[in-house]
Amino acid sequence: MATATPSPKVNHIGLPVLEYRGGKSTLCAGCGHNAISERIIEAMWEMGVEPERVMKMSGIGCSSKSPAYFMNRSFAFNSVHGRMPSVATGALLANKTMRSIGLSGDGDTASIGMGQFIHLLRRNVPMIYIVEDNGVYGLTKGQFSATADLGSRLKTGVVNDLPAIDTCALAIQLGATFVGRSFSGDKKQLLSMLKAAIAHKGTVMLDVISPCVTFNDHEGSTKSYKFMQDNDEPINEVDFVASFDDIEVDYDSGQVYEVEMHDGSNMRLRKLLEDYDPTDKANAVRTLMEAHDNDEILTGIFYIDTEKPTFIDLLNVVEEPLATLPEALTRPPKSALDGLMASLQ
Ligand SMILES: Cc1ncc(C[n+]2csc(CCOP(=O)(O)OP(=O)(O)O)c2C)c(N)n1
Ligand code: SF4
Ligand SMILES: [Mg+2]
Repeated sequence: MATATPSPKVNHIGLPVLEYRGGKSTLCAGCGHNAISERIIEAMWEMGVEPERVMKMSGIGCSSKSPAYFMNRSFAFNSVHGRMPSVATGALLANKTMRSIGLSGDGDTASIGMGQFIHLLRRNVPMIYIVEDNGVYGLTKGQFSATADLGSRLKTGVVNDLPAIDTCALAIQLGATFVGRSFSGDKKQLLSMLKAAIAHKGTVMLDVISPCVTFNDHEGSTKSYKFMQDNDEPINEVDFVASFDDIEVDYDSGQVYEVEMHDGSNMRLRKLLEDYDPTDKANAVRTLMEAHDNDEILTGIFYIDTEKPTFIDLLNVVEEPLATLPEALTRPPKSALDGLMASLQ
């Protein structure tokens, strides 16, 4: 007698994880970017985000191809190299009911896209912006990017003689309201950070060290699996309890920084670095600068501000998305135009 196939586990909006999957990856096997796509699928599924309410934005690079590998049911826009922030800002202004997740690379963000990136941060555009950081331009065969550490070496032996840009320190200073760093190989930390990111309202900037196995995973690289396994120093442990979960967690409050998220979820940052306060902006930047000087790669949530208004709040945009406003409400009536003309006579 045939046995019935068990029905797949569903999330709180009734969807199985399969509905959050994307196309088959064409990236190299073992590329860190693939692991990040997997965590995005899990986080979006566990948080019960409606796929059709998501827009996946990207620029150009192996990292920017990633949106093709998760959430097939969502919308996507693969923009020009380094120009994703302006396209994402425009799309969100046109439809503020959508959620936006941007996938970028260290080249896409910190080299050609820097001008756009800093204005996204400054505006606190409500989106999750991920830098899949491998220290090289993977797609164009492994040249150093602007996040490559001073003194690190390419496979060919070429040494990087320029200092790295720390996208996290920059993001904190310029106005992003949720800033952290993780490692594609740390499943638990990255998943918790992504779930908390989904619950945040404002710019989330996550720098995820994501080794390029083809061009930057050798000795002498500071973005390799081995280097990260040996040098990753988490400053806090992220415990995330979603608003729809009914979980009581016992903890020693002296050791935990508790953050009430916009959607009613709760994020608890278990302190690993003594007395680290993630709401102290100046200290967050200083901590990152000092870590650089000591060749430490800090991970965790460095900074959070749940109060600052987003760009959409500031613009006082009408309730109904501009994209779906009927023509009668977008075009001034003839009487308004007549009045304007009369005022100019
Ligand atoms: C305007 C423009 N300039 C240069 C390029 C060439 N180009 C394509 S991808 C890339 C860098 C990609 O590096 P990164 O953003 O770090 O992504 P990765 O491939 O490492 O994931 C460059 C320079 C381009 N496509 N368009
Ligand atoms: S070249 Fe590097 S970044 Fe690109 S897919 Fe391969 S491993 Fe990933
Ligand atoms: Mg890169």
